[in-house]
Amino acid sequence: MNKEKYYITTAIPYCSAKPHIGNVYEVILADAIARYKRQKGYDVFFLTGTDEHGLKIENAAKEAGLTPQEYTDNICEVLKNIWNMVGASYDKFIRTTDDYHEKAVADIFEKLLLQGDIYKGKYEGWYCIPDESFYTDMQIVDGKCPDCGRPVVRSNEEAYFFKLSKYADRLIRYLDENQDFIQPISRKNEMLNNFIKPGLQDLCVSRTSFTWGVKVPSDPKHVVYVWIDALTNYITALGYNTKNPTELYKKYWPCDLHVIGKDIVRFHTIYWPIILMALEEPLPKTVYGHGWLNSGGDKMSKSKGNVMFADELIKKFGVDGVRYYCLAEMPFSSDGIITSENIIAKYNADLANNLGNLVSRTISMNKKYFDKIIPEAEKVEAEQDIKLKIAFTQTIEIYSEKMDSYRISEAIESIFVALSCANKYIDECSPWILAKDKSRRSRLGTVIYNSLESIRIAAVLLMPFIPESSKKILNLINTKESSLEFGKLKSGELTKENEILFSRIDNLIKM
Ligand code: ME8
Repeated sequence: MNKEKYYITTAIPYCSAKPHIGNVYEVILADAIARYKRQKGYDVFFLTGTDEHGLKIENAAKEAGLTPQEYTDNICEVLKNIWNMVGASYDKFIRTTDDYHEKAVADIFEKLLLQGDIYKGKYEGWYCIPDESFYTDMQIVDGKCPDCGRPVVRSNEEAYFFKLSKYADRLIRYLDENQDFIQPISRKNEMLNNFIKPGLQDLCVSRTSFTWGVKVPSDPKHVVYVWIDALTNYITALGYNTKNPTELYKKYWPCDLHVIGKDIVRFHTIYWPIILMALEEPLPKTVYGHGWLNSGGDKMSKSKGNVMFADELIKKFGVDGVRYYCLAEMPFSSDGIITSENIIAKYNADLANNLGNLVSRTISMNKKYFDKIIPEAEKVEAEQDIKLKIAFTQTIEIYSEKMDSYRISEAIESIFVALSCANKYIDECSPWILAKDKSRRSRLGTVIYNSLESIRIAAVLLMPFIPESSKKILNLINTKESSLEFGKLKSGELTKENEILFSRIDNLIKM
């Protein structure tokens, strides 16, 4: 049977410094979705990579006394290590300095030039060198860049422009006809009202202020604007070229989900669709602009000294501790907060007390009362058994609906509701009392079986978020069964020796 395909990408971070936990959150988020889709039987292609050209990187390399290529080679290695450390299960890693990518970008530029979507003009206005952005007289604020507040310089030079306005009506129609294209919907309204409806200016798509980038083949003193270079990674990674796209491209494009941060929604929902329209290629199905993970209440920045790094957090909380916090804490449409105190609180409450405790007490009781042999459940169900099963059925429904609409933290929350019910089930059924009465042996078996089955289903549901721990749980109950149907755990098998999955963390750990 042919599996349905699912193509998912992250933004490609600038290769200018070690990625912080905010950048890493994005790859964890995309990874959780990719794992979920694989579990559902999709043929998933998960792409990530690095954005390596541009003035900022050229300057960072100069400061480090390295060539830009040496510099990006180093940072890319650091980034890949972190991606691997958090368990990112990507299928391909693209670097914008990869030769096939550079070649395809040059071809795309020439094609658009030849067909008249890109034209050579003159730029007269203001240029912010650090941001590599142009502004009109109306846009600058007190002679400074409206984005970063740094001084701008007068610019009057030849440059290439993309006729965005030609495609504006088509873009508006596409947004109207595809309500799911921009998620969350609030970001769609922002794009329409602030950028598209007021009128799209032609976009300057070449630079002469630096050389570290893809040169325009027919006019090599110009370098292709970094965003054209960066956005096209999503198709060049699959082997797109203007003449003869590969089978991989034909199979996976259009993209099902671009996972990106809120600050670059404009590039992905205006410039990117328009580039694709000009190339006569289909548009991505959904662009999800997630919120930012802020350090305390503040944006993470080197100057504030509040930048947090995934590798340091993993040393303290383990990979699943970090993945869990990021995914469970980030709301669907607004920003999230990360502090070490919050991680500890969430870790202790959910992972140690709720999940860890349920697993540990269930495995221990199965050893104590049944010598590790998974008991059978009686056919007749008590009221408590029915309540427990209803809780899991409801959780599975909510979970699927939330996962399919990318509301990850809400999906996770629904699992923990079921886990709390399972802990309550054990308390109410009190196996330690049943164990004292020989005539209740069969009831005791039912309670233990249902508890083991609860942790099995929870582990299957948690697999996309905390894969290492979920695998450990399934291993403890000696099963690979991934069905979400209650009652699929095989009786008669042996559970393993107990293992502490998440021990409580004292608040003494300092960041
Ligand atoms: O924008 N929390 O790269 P980048 C969550 N190269 N996400 C955050 C974040 C935070 N605190 N800070 C940044 C670029 N991000 C371009 C992308 S794609 C064709 C080119 C997200 O290194 C940010 O929103 O500045 C973006 O999605 C990603 O990290 C890389 O950011």
